[in-house]
Amino acid sequence: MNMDQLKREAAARALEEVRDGMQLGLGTGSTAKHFVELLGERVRAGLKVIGVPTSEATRLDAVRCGVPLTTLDEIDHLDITIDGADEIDPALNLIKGGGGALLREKIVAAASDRMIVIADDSKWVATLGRFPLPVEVIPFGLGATRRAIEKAFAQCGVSGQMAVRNGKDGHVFVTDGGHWIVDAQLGRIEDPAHLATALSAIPGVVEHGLFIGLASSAVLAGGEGIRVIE
Ligand code: ABF
Repeated sequence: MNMDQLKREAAARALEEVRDGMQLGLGTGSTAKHFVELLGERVRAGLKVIGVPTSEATRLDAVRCGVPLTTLDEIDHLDITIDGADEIDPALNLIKGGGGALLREKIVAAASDRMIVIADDSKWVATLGRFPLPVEVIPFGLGATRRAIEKAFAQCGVSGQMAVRNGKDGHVFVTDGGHWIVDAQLGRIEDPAHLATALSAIPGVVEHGLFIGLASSAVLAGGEGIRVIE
């Protein structure tokens, strides 16, 4: 099976958790896109669900697949969010944001009773940090914010190069919320919860890609089959 087939397998396994009447958070990225497509097939066959998308890209996919949508202003909670990740550790802490949707992904995950992470098993790591940590920032005062981020890194025993993310067009990448992303190459993050707290305390940081204590389970698809970690 190639990587894309593994992602679809993980998405299909997560779909087994979906019941009639559920309110779902719909993740972003290529794995979450498989989930939206498979969910659309079930909706067309009569399943009644409603979704909140975590990005404009997912909103468009959901509309294309016929998945009815709502917002977190219209409903008071979500039953399950199904989303991908860039890294998953054994405590189910995550790095997310490689696709640039981390802010809405975190708002939606935090409003959900459960978050199921779906991924191919290359995302499973012993320690987070090999994947560059995305930090979503306000462009105003970026120099000061970068210095505060570096200070937070030092306090948490990590360091590494930081760069403002560019889009495919070579211009600075702008998130759905109108912010920028700084990617930090940290290598190893020994204490992700400590770093998450330190980054959240910086005024120019809108959000960061460390998802601590949000995932309830991970569905990992690999050559040997599916593993569900809870
Ligand atoms: C989103 O998409 C992200 O938070 C993560 O960055 C990415 C994972 O993408 P893929 O499923 O394409 O590997 O879930």
